[in-house]
Amino acid sequence: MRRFHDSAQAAHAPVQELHNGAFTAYAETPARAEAILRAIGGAEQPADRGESPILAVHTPAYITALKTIPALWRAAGRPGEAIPYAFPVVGRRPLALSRVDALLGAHSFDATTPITPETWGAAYANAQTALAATHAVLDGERAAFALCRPPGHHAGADYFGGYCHLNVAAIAAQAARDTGVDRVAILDIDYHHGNGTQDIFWTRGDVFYASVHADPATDYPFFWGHADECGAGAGEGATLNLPLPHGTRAEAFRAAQARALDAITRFAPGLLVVSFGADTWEGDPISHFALTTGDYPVLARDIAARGWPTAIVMEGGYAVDALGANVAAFLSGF
Ligand code: Q9C
Ligand code: ZN
Repeated sequence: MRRFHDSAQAAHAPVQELHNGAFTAYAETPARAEAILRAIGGAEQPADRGESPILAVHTPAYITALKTIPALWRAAGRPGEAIPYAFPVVGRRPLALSRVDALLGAHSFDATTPITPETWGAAYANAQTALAATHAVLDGERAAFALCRPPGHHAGADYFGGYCHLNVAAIAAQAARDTGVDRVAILDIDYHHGNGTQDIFWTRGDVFYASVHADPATDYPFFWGHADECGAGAGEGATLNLPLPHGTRAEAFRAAQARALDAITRFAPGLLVVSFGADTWEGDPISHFALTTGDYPVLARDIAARGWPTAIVMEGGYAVDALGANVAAFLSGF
């Protein structure tokens, strides 16, 4: 399988995150990608397809905010990494915001995702990696892997959060649409619900979003991913949420994934994007499912058996010592 990664993605390397009320070491590290790279034996450098495939998903104001926040943060006299702390939840309206804290809050939904001067460049390279795998599949590969990092599925059209800035799965799906694929499906099997991906395609009938994830009643991102969320307008019925409880093991996860695959089969996509997170693994430090390394090839074979051209993008997975083996196991199933 062709696989893609750009070492420029490593430049985004925040020191700390706000976790359960205190600052802790940032869990979403460049070491994650290094571990995966070692386990899969290297990757190709992606081509540079420019900003337009990114702007097909994200708003210009949001991209400008990602680029300019670090300098505004410095200009405000702050050392370290930019972190939001105030959010326009009540009385949201269009405002021409200039204060860096207002920009941060208006373009995020949590305080766990610092922005550094290197974030934009790394996020840009990350998007190119997703696009490279997608175009490999559009050009005839059966499946391709984008070693994305930072992850993407929590990022919306105009917001970051959950370690994510650019929604690489959405950028991949939109690129396939813009290349003439009529219907694209996204299967999200990260431990967490992909709220950003859901929001981006919520009212769209041409991109199906199915997610198997930890129940938002107990888990981040809390406000999205409940079973009754199924899309709206032209997108009604094109979102499928399958929340599962803490302790979920392979049998229940595989059954939920089969439900998602059955729904995608009815949708009949021309291309599948898989948002793959290895934070469903039993030893993940921030998650509570119980999949084993040996379960991943089984899950991958179930997906591959449906026969869709498939671009796989990397999402979460924070047990760095096991991450390479888990990702290699998943890819072996294809
Ligand atoms: N106390 C992905 O896996 N922090 N993002 C949760 C719980 C955010 C995970 C803190 C977790 C985001 C792509
Ligand atoms: Zn996750």
